[in-house]
Amino acid sequence: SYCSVYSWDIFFRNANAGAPPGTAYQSPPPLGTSLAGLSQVQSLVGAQPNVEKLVEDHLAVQSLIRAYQIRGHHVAQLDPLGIMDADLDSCVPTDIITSSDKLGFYGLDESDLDKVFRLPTTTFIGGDESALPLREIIRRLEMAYCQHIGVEFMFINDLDQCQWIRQKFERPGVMHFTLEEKRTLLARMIRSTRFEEFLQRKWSSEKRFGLEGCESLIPALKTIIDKSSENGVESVIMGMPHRGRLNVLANVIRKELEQIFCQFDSKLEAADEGSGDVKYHLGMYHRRINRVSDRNITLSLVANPSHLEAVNPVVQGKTKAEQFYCGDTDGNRVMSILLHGDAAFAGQGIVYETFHLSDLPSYTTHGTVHVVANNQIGFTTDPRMARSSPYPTDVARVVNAPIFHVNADDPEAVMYVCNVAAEWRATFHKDVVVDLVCYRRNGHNEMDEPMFTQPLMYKQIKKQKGVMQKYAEKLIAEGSVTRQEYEEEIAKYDKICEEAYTRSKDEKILHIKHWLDSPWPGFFTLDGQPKSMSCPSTGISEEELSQIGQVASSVPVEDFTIHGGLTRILKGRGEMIKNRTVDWALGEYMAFGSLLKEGIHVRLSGQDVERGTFSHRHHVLHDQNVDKRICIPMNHISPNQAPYTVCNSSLSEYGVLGFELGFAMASPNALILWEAQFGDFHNTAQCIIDQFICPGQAKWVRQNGIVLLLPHGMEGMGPEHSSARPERFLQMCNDDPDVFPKITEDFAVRQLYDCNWIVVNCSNPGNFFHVMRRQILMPFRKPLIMFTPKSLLRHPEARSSFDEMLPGTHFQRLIPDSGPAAANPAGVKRLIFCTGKIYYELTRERKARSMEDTIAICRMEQLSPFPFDLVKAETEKYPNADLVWCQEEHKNQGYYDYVKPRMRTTIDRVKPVWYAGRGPAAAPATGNKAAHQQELSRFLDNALNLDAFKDHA
Ligand SMILES: Cc1ncc(C[n+]2csc(CCOP(=O)(O)OP(=O)(O)O)c2C)c(N)n1
Ligand SMILES: *[C@@H]1O[C@H](CO)[C@@H](O)[C@H](O)[C@H]1NC(C)=O
Ligand SMILES: *[C@@H]1O[C@H](CO)[C@@H](O)[C@H](O)[C@H]1NC(C)=O
Ligand SMILES: *[C@@H]1O[C@H](CO)[C@@H](O)[C@H](O)[C@H]1NC(C)=O
Ligand SMILES: [Mg+2]
Repeated sequence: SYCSVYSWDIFFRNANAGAPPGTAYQSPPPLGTSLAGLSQVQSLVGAQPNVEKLVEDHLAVQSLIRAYQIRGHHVAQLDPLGIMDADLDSCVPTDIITSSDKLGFYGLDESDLDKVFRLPTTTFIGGDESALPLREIIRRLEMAYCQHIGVEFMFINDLDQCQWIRQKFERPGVMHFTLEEKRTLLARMIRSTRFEEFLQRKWSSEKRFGLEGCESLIPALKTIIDKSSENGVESVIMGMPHRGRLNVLANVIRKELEQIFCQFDSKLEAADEGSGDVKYHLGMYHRRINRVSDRNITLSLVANPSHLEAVNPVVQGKTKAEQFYCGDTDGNRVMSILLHGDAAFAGQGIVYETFHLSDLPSYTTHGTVHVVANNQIGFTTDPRMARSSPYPTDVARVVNAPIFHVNADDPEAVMYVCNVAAEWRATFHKDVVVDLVCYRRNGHNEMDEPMFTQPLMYKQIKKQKGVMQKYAEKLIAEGSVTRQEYEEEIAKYDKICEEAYTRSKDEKILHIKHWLDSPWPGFFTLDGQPKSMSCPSTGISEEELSQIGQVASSVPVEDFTIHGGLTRILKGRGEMIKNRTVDWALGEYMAFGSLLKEGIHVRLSGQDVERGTFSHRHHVLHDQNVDKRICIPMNHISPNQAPYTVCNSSLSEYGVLGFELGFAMASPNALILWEAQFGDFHNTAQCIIDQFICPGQAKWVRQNGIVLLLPHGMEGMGPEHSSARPERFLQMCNDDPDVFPKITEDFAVRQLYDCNWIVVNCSNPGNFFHVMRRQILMPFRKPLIMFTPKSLLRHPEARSSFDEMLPGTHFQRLIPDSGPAAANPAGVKRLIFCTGKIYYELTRERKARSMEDTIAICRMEQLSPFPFDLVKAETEKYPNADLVWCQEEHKNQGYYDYVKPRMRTTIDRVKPVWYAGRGPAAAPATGNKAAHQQELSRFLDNALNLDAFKDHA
């Protein structure tokens, strides 16, 4: 053991023992003088005349150790090709010792190398030693921080976490592997490598986005899963991009190889529904025994679109849901792993948005392990053109996630950091990043020529020996495996592939349903069909309505002081309940409350949803006298109810909508709603809408019942807080505008089943109540896009009676006129169709003009699927009326373009469908209040003036 003569320990011991207070240590004296109070040290250590140098040298050694901890990763040998620096900077930090002349930076020189220094408590390089010679200190720091692993962690604010990481990487001998581990690692490298080679041999002209150059990814993932399974994880949910996806399916998730191979056969058609997706996008779910831990584990890979990183929040939401439904409050049983490409991880904002969900109470999944397949290129783009941060992983620093960079050509180093990453997650329940620095042997896909753009890099790559071969040679050389064993292992796996290939030709085995990432056991019949094609009444009993109403209008806990304004609101609710009526907030209460009583979990998430953007909801009460004391009355409805989750989200649409979509994937027995602050803002989540919600079922045969609540309405608030852009949602509906469908008895439900999503704009709270309950009571799941009111929330006429919500009642797809016009339809000159809030303005204006018996106004509450049957009945009822579509939105926006061709089809094009509404415009609304009013009165006049369209006829 190294003795500790020149240690701080002795310095302090002596100082404390003898020196008078204030003299044991003084602020730095002028150079060259000796410290009076230290004379005893001098006399004790005798041989060292210059105590000042002693102190300085110790301080220098401390800084040196710290320099390696902070900046060692900048000099670690991370690039397997040895041509690029992973941090885009070839300079060596001046405080990292690369040669003895750099010791000068610390005021040290070569003669100090053999002196022994006491080690601070913030390092573990000593192992059991408390002091080491400088030479050994530097050597051990080099070993820990500058080999094939670059540890980036010193930005972490928590000391315990830093210490934990330091001891994982600094302790001498930590990187030790048993023979068994090495052989398993080699076997995994063989599978990973030979899988790609097999595909290349069989389908040399097919795109597969192979893993060549990053084969270590497979053992990396398997290590993370093994370790996590040992630590008790039962379910791992993964999201990943194109690169190496087939390999992950085959060798990590262990999808049957024939199921993968048959997809390369373009003649094979899926034997079931759906338009399908390319083979490197499909999801997957598999339950198996983990050989290392001997425990069952469920692995699922979430289906994803090409849009890189878009799947991240979806994976997190699904993970959160699985944790929630199995009571895993700390994430000990369910975890997520996200894979990334280097260019996408740095470039896509959703990565950042998802990181910011990672520590929020209602969104955390208690730590995600991120693995970056950092092949140092994005398609043809060099990292220097792809990011401004040193590493592609710097975004992870915002949540204090440690980042382990590792040279992917060193499988043992990869395995080591993956073990540490899994342990980190199990210990701290926080995110962690493994940056696998590798290369891409081929072009972006197998057809691409990389030499066009990266000639130098690819000259080097052509010379580069594959990692499997390198590792095998290492193990053969050290005697861990024989060449014969290695070759046998290869032959064994090749045979497995060949046999599966034969099976893949055998039969019609391609079923998209085999590729579901979330099966819903018990929800469908055995052949995957809905159990029926009918939907029961969505009404509830009078008692339930009053009981839920009672909860909604009171404070269910004792000694809880609510705000005076809220007291008035609750009192108002109480009066409405007595009157057997509901306003919007109460309609929502009735829907959520009744579903909760039926055991359906309800989760409402979005910006400020707890109170509601328009302060109408108040689902969370705050005690005015006790800080942070809250009460959620919705959780006090009945003792056996399902839990209600309402959560104010972070200010992210893309991230949070993706999250809720993922949450809704986990179980069909939950109503998951995302509310936009204003409908306008949904477009920052456009990718989730376009890539997942709209075509999700068609691409991946995966149903999803998510509800989007999008506040919408032209109320003079200017271009931004007005429109949820109904036209965009309607444009993406898959019902045919030109074909009048066959009207069968189950038409309304079948239509819902066939559509890609439901678009609704309710004009009263009763209907709002029904459509939300229908989401759960219908025998399948469909996304529901709902435009929701702003001013209508408080409109005295926008109320519904209990009578409209009782057993036997149901959602009205279309609400016909029920006034004098309907009583004498032959005398009606005009039939106006409209949707949403404009109905109230139209009826007010019609009344003002005393035209209630000449004009009928009909509300289309469900826009898509289009209520062909009901529109037909209405138009036939008023044979002498002309037809008008009236909307408050601009002509190129709103519903007109969707509704018009469908109405024309319905009436067999016998008459025109006139338009009353705002003219075409670029912006959704004017910013000028007076112009807004003027537009309104002008088009209302058009709508109600029977002569308005005479000129056009
Ligand atoms: C959002 C998005 N933009 C652009 C693309 C087109 N694209 C496909 S792969 C790719 C490069 C990805 O590079 P990287 O993330 O490093 O992954 P790699 O292919 O190198 O594994 C690009 C730009 C895409 N798929 N998604
Ligand atoms: C794994 O699950 C299967 C069935 O799901 C069960 O029969 C088996 O006992 C489980 N094994 C372990 C080790 O838990
Ligand atoms: C309840 O009904 C009465 C009588 O119809 C009416 O005057 C009162 O305004 C109603 N109250 C509410 C809150 O709707
Ligand atoms: C959520 O936002 C509302 C404002 O809409 C606020 O009153 C409430 O305190 C927030 N809740 C939490 C838990 O932050
Ligand atoms: Mg890349």
